[in-house]
Amino acid sequence: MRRNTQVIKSSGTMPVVNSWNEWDTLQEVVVGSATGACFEPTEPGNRPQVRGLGDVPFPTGPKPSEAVERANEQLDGLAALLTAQGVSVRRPAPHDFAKPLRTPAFDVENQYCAVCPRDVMITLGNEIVEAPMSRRARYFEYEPYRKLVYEYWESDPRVTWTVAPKPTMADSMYRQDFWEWPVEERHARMHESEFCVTQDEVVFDAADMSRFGRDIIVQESMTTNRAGIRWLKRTLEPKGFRVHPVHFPLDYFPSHIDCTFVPLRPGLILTNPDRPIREAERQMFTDDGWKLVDAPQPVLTNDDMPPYCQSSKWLSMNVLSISPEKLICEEQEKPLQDLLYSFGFEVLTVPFRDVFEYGGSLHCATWDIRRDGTREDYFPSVSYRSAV
Ligand code: ABU
Repeated sequence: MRRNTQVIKSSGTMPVVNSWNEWDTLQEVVVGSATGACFEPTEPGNRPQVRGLGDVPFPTGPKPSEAVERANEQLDGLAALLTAQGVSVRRPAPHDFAKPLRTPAFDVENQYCAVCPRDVMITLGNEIVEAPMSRRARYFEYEPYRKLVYEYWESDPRVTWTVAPKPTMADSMYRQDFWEWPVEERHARMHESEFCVTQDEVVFDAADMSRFGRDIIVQESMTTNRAGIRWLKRTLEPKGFRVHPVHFPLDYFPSHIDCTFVPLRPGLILTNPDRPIREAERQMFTDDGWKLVDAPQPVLTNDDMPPYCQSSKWLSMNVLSISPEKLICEEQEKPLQDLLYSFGFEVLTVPFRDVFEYGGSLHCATWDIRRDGTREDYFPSVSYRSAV
């Protein structure tokens, strides 16, 4: 594959916040925490359902302490593995997720958790961006990371920090009939990219983005709308980024790109065989020599996922790269580990299934602060349509 390097301004040492892609050697990372986690409430942007326990209502309020302890044990295990690999690991501050929220536009009975910093926070080069979020229970989810953000921002003047505009999350921001559509209607409407959030306000979750140097791809989804993508384009293009919307039409409930389209190193992307990228968008990658490789079927089926987990079996492919040669994969996902070995990766494993009910696996549960490397152009052939 072809690529160009554009070295950013630096005064010798690397800025404390520096991460341009998903694969360069990891130096510092935030690992989430289940402390204080609550069940995600039913709200216009989310209809959580219990799996495999019959027609029982989804619980509300704080998660049982045993479930929190089990998840924390696995999150601490990930933190210990990263530390042993020489990566500096930081953790979120405690937050009272059981506290109800009331704003002029909505009430919600409790908040969610700080297990998945990836959903809320993203590092784009030397800039930290806080996402507006798409769900009420996640409105204040940036708070457990603010102390860290201040520390990075105060310690290095090269670090910038941008907070995206908060949407109202009023009833009018959501399309309630979306949840009732039969599967035939979802199939018929799959190219419309209309989900449970309307297009009137800026909405995005950070985990709908994936970073490839100067190019950022953003999935249009249940958690990111077209106004959100326009905001990203207009905010990031003047800083030298190119922002590309991407779509996976067969995913009828899309949310977060990191179980669908996962770059592993320059030239190689792990793809989800159930959710192919729109054909016209695939070309951007193949034209510049990227290979798209389907992940094997996960070890768990959707029916085997933990009862309170709202994510799909494709958490299997939510791997965390710690360098272009080395990554971390869930301990029981042997078929994926074998595929990764066949591509020459060193694969480290940790148990992580007790974290699944908090909405993510290894990539979701982390937010990279600093990786080696600079801004590179991995898509020299791309013909780019700028801000709309
Ligand atoms: N938070 C990532 C979930 C994506 C999925 O369920 O496929």
